[in-house]
Amino acid sequence: MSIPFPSLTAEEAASHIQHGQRVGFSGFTAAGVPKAIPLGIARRAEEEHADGREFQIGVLTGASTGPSLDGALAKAHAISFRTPYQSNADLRAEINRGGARFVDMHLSMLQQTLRYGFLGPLDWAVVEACDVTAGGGIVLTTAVGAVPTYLDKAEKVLIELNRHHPPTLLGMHDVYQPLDPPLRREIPIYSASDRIGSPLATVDPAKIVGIVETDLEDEVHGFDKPTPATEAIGRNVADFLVAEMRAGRMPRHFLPLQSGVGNIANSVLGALGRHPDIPAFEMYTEVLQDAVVPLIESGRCRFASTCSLTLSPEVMQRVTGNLPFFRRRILMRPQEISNNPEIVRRLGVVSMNTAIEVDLFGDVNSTHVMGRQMMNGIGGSGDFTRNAYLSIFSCPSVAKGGKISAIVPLVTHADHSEHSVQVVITEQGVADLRGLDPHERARLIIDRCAHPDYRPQLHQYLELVKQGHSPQSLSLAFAMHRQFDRTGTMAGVVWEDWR
Ligand code: 0RQ
Repeated sequence: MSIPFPSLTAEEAASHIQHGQRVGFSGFTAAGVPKAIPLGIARRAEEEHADGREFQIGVLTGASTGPSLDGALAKAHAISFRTPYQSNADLRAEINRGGARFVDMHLSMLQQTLRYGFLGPLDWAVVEACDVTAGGGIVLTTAVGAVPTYLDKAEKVLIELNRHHPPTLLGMHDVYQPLDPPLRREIPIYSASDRIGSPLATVDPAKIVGIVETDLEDEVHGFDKPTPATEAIGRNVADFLVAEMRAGRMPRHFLPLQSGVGNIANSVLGALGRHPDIPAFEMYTEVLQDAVVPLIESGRCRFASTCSLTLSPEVMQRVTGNLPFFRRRILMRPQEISNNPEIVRRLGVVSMNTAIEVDLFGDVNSTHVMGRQMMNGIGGSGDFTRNAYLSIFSCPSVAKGGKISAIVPLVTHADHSEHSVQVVITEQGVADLRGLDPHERARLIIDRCAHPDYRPQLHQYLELVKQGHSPQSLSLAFAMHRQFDRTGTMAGVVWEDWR
């Protein structure tokens, strides 16, 4: 296949990008992310730094990326600014030491925030594609992310043409951008499988500076083996949804599911797929993980609308090996559509996300360990939680071998408020918070979700602070965290000592 644009090496492409510029990269999670050009930029940064010159760029992506982008650029200290989400250990360290400014954003808002001009001008879009036409039609690979907006807004464009992904991925994407206020209309998606846009992303071909050819698989790694706790969480979620169906609060044909990323989310999906009483379902979600592909093959998942195919290389091969089948059952959309609050609320999505900690009232911290250290970011969890028909948060009741309770008097960072979080699930059980006042919520969360080792001390806390509409003590609310800081465990707090 001949390429209608100048052919570049990764080094040549990287040499176009200057210190201080902002670059929007394709991809969403490690799926669909350019790999060769970012590595070229990282090498360039190292050379510039070795020669005593500054070299840092602003990095915008769809969500997290892989080691060749966030990892390599963070190790090279080449990132000055980063948004909207990350999950790379090196970048996390760089952010937490203050080396890179990180703006943690609801993923559905990224594209319009850029269009509104709140994120400054964009110098470059660097986009992975599996096919490009002379007229600027681009077949994306395993994600759509924020690409349509990056292509529109960037001054110039570099393309990584990745031969690893077949051009026959054409037809798996649905590219659509809403107009901005006051011209915005309803987004015409009325069921998860509705197609509303174009199979191609498009760009003014005059912006394309060049193309780097690659043959690289996505840097998506598999999951940790399920633990007894993650398996129990999965079962609890599945049993809860079946009970909702039996109680007539969930339609018999079910509602579309959204699921977060990570080990817990993968276990939950596996459990839902295996449960004999859960009917075949649809997904309206942002990330399609490995667990969903066998569910689609077996008919347990009828259709999945997503922003990315975050699949390990082995599972991705199963998809590319049977594209006519999967093309009828999977659609990748831009993140402002896959995560769109209007659609999430219209379709009645059941959202299932993971917490770092949950407080006695149902406020959730998804992002900051001990209120300070950024883990990954809020991602799409808020887009779905706030607008879901039913919003569920799950997590193991304890972390770090039991030294940390995930159920705490008050979250140290609030991502999702008690007003948006309806159900909390741990391996211990289910706290259905709908229709409960703060005192009732607190008792239920302790009894159903806290680890038995922490229940007595949390009940003692409630006894001490039972006054007010929302029982709380300004002096004691963080005693468990403060004790952890001092002694390395939250267990055995003597409340009086912390007054
Ligand atoms: O640490 O990696 O050192 O072992 O957090 O925790 O239990 O493996 O769970 O992989 O599902 O991640 C909330 C981080 C959970 C993730 C979070 C430590 C724990 C472990 C990971 P180690 P697990 P998961 C869709 C929606 C926000 C974004 C989101 C997340 C590590 O799900 O980032 O939902 N969510 N996006 O030990 C200290 C605590 C802890 C704790 C857990 N209370 N204190 N450490 N950990 N609880 C995706 C997108 O939007 C793209």
